[in-house]
Amino acid sequence: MREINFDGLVGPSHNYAGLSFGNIASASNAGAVSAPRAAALQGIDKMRHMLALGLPQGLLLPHDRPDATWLRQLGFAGDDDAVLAAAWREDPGLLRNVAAASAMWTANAATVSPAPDTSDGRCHLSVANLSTMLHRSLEAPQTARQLRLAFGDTRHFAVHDALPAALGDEGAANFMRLATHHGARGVELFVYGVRRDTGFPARQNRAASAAVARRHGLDPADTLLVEQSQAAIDAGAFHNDVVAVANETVLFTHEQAFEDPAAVYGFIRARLPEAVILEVPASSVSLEAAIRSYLFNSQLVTLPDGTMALIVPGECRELPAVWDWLQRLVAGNGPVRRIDVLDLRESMRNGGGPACLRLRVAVDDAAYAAIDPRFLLDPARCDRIAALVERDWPEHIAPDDLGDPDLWRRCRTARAALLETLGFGPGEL
Ligand code: SUG
Repeated sequence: MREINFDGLVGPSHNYAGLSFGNIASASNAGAVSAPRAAALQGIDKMRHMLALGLPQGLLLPHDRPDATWLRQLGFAGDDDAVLAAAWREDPGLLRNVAAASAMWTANAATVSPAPDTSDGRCHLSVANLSTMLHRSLEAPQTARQLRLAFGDTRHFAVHDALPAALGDEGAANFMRLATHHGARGVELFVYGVRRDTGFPARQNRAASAAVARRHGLDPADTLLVEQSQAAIDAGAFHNDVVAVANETVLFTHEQAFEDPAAVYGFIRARLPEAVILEVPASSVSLEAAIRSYLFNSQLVTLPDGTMALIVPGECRELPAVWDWLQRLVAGNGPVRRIDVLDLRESMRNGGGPACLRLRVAVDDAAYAAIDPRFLLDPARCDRIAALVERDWPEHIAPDDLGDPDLWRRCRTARAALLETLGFGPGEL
């Protein structure tokens, strides 16, 4: 069995609109000028890097933005440009929401339980409703369409629709799986937040997590619902993957990630005695430094030789406490033998690190062969996509550009060219 990372390609409308309350990077960069072309190229470089490490790599596509179809439900009428122009005139905030390129963060696209964990032996994927943030709540229908194409073979995969919006579900960003190796039966941890009247919102509802586990046919003995710590949410960890990440036998976590860490570690150790828990104390790396650097939003991956690498964002190098800790991590004799630093600054400025940009799907050979190959990458396809991005993605977007019909057309044309290059027919997505 192997794990494929499906990265979201940054869409041509990538911009800084400050839409995510509770996400400190998004709020503090609101109104800045974005660089969609550079953003997409940074993402493609990460995909190339993973391929060069010998790991399979997949792709999920940018959604149609700005989303005029969604605005029509609000009573805007006419062709797409007329709808968008009216929205910009009457309520520019609405246009900012329908222009977000947030589908790039595919860790929020769905929750995935690989075949060894489920009662029917298929890999189950539940589309996330992302209902807490307006701009993200638009994503589910287009995500479902893509996942149903990519994982359409029902002998190997089951794709579930998004849960009702009242139960906020943010997908794999609030989910961790530990197992002896990807192909073994694993334990699945679902991390939820408890809604409070003050402070930042808790985006993952406990009942949503429980529903996903139930729909996927998980064994309750191997499943744990974990409360995210209020301290982490209040410090800006709007998703659990900002403060913890797991891969096979390793849990890499901040000391303050969970409300009751002892219960979490106890459960993991009882079910998986060989588990290695790498807990970073607040005295070495504060929650604030963890959130600024996105240390835990790294991709922790198993390399073909069986050792693990941590793919970290460049911001980790800028904070001495974090960088020192990473040096000590690789100097020790633990499972993580290599740290690779990548520049993902454009996505990071909206609160999206390496791990936000990818959805993990572990499959055996037969299931791998059943995936629609248009969603899989090799270096040549990366080059083709990069050439298209260089040609068609806007270089910069300033806040007021979002009201410019030229930008809307450009975004549409760029996405259409991408879909054609990758072999998708009109109307397929
Ligand atoms: O949902 N940012 C995203 C970042 C998602 C990161 N994903 C994970 N942690 N897995 C969010 O807050 C900002 C968009 C803006 O402000 O324009 C945004 O949506």
